[in-house]
Formats: sequence, C-alpha cells, structure tokens
Amino acid sequence: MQLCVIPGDGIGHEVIPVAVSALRRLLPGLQTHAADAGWECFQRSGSSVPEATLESLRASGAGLFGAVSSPARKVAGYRSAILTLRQQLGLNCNLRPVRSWPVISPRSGIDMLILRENSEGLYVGREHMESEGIAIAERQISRVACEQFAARIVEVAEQRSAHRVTLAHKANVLLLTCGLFRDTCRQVLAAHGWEAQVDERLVDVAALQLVESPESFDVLATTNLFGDILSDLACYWSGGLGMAPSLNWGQSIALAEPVHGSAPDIVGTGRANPIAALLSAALLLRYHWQQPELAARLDAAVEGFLVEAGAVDFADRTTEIIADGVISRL
Ligand code: GGG
Repeated sequence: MQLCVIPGDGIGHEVIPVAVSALRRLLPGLQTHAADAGWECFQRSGSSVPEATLESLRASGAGLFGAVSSPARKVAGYRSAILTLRQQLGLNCNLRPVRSWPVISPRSGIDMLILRENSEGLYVGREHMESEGIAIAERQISRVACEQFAARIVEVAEQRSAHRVTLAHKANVLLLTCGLFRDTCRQVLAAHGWEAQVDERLVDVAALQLVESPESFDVLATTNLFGDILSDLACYWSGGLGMAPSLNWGQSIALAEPVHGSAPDIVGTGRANPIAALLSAALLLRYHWQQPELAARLDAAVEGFLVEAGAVDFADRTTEIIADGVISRL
C-alpha cells in the first residue's frame, strides 16, 4: 500500500504524524511518501501545490492531507491548495460522516453520512469585479459531474446499507443549477433502484432539521458550498471540528483530510486534537482501500480511548495523550 503524506500548514504537522503512525500499526507494509502543499509551500516555492506533489499523489493513489491556511485577501498567483488538489485529481466526492461518540457528543443515536459534491458549484473559483462595487461569483453545476457524484452516492449508500438518501438543494430559487443537481441525482439513483428511498429538502430546511432532529438523517447529499456549511454544522453532534473527518474521493484515488483548518492559534502548544486525522485515516481504510475491519478497529480504538479518558481536558499534552491512547489500542 502506498500513501502520499502532506501535512500542509499549521497543526497539520502535528496531527498527520499521529494518523500515519496508526496506519503503520494497522498496515505494517505501508510505504509513505512525503509531499508539500499549502500556503507555507506557496511562500517558499511560489506554488501552493507543486507538480511533484500531484505526481506523488497520482503514483500513490492515496493521500493523507493535514490542513491549509489561506490568506483572507486575494494574493496574486495563489490558489487554495485543497481546492487545487480536489480539482486536479478529480476528487469529485467528499465523504463527511457525522456520528455520536461516547462522552464527547452532546447526544447519542446520531449516525449520518454527508456527501458533498467536491468539484464545482461556487468553488470553481470564477469571481470577477463586474464594475466598481459589484463582485460576481459564478456557480457551475454540470450534468456529468452530478452523474459521477450520484454514482458515488449509490456506491456508499449500498456499502452502508442506507435506508434513505436525502438531497439538499435550493431549487425553488436556483432553478437551473440546483434543479439540474436534483434532477440528475434523482435519475441516477432511480436507475440503480433507489427511487423509493430518495427524498429531498431545501437546504435551509435541512439546516434546521440537522439541529432539531439529526437522528432522522442517514445519507445527506448536496452541492459543494451547501455541503461545506451543513457538514460543519452537523459535526457539532460528533463533538466539534476536532472530531470531524473527511475523504476526498475520485476514480482510483482518494485524499483523506480532517475537516478542521490549520489552527495557527494553537500551533506548537500540544493542544491539537488528532482524532479527526485518525478518523480520516479510517475513512481511507474503509472506502478506498476496502479494509472495513481495519477501519472498524481504528474507530473502536478512538471509542475505547474516549470512554476511558472521560471528559478530561489534557491541555498542552492533548496531541500526545490521544495519540498514545488510541495507537496503543490498535
Ligand atoms: N483540512 C481542511 C482545511 O485545511 N480547511 C481549511 C480551508 O479549507 N481553508 C480554506 C482554503 O485554504 O481553501
């Protein structure tokens, strides 16, 4: 098994080594290849994703990515590393599971999988100033991307034995873009025998229900920006961003990454929580490498650690204590 390892910026350098150690324990033959990407990489080299990084990822077929910082204002020549990686590698689906964990979750009984279309929508990055004081962002939704995304919905819904797939959109206002997304996903799901299990929500209603009745969701599939926002909202139920994993998934290639960012305010303090990175590694095992037993062992190690640790605040030894506590259980 090959793995391209890209810590990125900030606490990516602290949490990714923990996830790599866990994978090494589970896969003794794992071969890792270090690569660079992110804002710090851009400042050093003039590129947020050097060609060598793309080559290493393509050759490995799997990657583990930490976090990126991005400047809050436009910087000439800079483009977000993670958006570049997703688009260049055709990572068209982002899996973001949300579940209740012992001790840390505010409520039990929640187990949903949010699927975010990862390649287009408002994140195609086509923004311009139309005139003084009027900025325009274009939102692209294409039938081909929706078809690829919907094929992934079918695949993971079957793997998970899902009982329902909910499509979240805003087709009452965004008639063409959200309409195409909804109709294409419905067609593909129906063609695979899922018609009776598909329902839909306006994205604002979905947001309310994720707060009011999160147990009612099973698979929730939506467009890029909506998925970004809804999955951050929903991860409150897992215990927050420190517990939120993701997998960017394409054809024969996947890049696992914790949902959290580079957290510059806690870099070097020892307070970074590596659980989201560990759970992202578990997603790589479960979905891309098709090793569900190993993924379940990693999830169970996290669960066992949380039960034993209780609600203790580890302060400046958080990364180390969680790393030791989880990896020793593998
Ligand atoms: N691991 C996900 C991550 O680093 N998120 C931060 C993020 O998306 N920042 C905006 C960007 O650089 O694109």
